[in-house]
Amino acid sequence: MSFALSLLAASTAAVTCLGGTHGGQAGAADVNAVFADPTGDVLRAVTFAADAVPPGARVAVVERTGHHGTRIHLSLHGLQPGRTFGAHVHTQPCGTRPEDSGAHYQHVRDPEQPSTDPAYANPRNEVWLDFTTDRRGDGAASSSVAWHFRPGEARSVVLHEHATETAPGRAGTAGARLACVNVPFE
Ligand SMILES: [Cu+2]
Repeated sequence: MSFALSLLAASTAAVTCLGGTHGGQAGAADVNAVFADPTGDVLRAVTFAADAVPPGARVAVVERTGHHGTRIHLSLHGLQPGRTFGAHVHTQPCGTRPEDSGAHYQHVRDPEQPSTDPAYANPRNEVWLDFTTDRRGDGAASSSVAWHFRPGEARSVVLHEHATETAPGRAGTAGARLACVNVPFE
């Protein structure tokens, strides 16, 4: 199955599970996936750090779009308990290497990349979804932004080692990339 087709299948399955609760907001993404080692040929969600994001842990991403902008909800089940993770929307699909997911999606793109200037690397110009897991290893976050993704330019959500930094020269960084889930944002 091709990469694009597997994403389509994932989206369709999620819609079916929810029993058509989209409320007419066509085009927004719904993904439910299970993290796996980066070895299979169909990559939906990969983990590069089995201690923090064990294979078999689950992730869901819901995107809703409207006149006001875009709302993204991220939820996780079965991760390392009591840990804070950074999380962001990235520009490229997940791959077998952590760096495959590319840079952070930015509404107004910083001419200087990698972007660590707080004028661009901030939660109003990017999508930040940091969360802390509870005692069972579950966690969730949502973010609302006043804009829509450019089609095809936002492709994944990446989980990072620690909370996202905000200081000049470090803004948007959150340590190593621990895991990634493919999301076909619209
Ligand atoms: Cu990131």
